[in-house]
Amino acid sequence: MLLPGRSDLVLDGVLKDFVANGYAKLGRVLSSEAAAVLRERADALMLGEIQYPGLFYQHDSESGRYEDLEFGAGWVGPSRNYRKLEKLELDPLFLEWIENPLHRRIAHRLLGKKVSLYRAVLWNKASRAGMDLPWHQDDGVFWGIDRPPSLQIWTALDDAPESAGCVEVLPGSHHKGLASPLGGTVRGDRLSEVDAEAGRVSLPVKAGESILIHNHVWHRSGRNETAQARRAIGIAYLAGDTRCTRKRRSPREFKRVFEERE
Ligand SMILES: O=C(O)CCC(=O)C(=O)O
Repeated sequence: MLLPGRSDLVLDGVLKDFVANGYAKLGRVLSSEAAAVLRERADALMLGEIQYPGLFYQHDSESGRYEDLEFGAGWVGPSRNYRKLEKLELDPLFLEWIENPLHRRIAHRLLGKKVSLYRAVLWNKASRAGMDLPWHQDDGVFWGIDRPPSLQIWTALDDAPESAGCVEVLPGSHHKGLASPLGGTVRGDRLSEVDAEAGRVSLPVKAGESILIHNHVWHRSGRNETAQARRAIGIAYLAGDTRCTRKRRSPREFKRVFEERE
């Protein structure tokens, strides 16, 4: 699925930027053919043409407002307006992308010899739809793990210009850890304290481009005002010995995706 030569991409500069700023563009890494195949597969999953027990669905709200999302509704029938699908690893095509050799190198450099998967998500904004996803961090009590996660690799399946709701980040905001112990959405008073609006950086990309996103960097995305869907895959990797801390249900076992021989 990778473009020729991309599995050997020189990583030093990218990883330095990632550590300093909380994000870094990898450039174009996914081939056009593979992007087309994954777009088609994403649609087949949203339309229920291919189904996997355990695949997680969350539909966009009727109003297009994040506050009106219905949590827990799951699959609500065939629709191109799902906001996100999780557990993409159940699908062999998406699993191939999750486990590609470039991701393997990056994950080993940042997380160590053993690497697990926390989540693999389809982030979808249908044409002239989707929502303003507020500033947030991807960690906190709901993540239920014994240490802060840090590595996410986000890859565009479609062009994602600003008008399609590309990802925006606040560079360096990951250095202070979680804005609140709950994690997730960053409160308005914290945003005004640092003037997030003024410091934001938009990350428009073409289909096939990837971005490293630190779980703690404040990020958000807008509505898709274009005639084309804006689909992307976001993969959160974990150091292999990360444990699930949830108590009410049996702890999750995180799927091992990469292991370097000792
Ligand atoms: O793709 C998006 O719109 C949101 C991505 C995101 O929030 C994430 O990868 O954590």
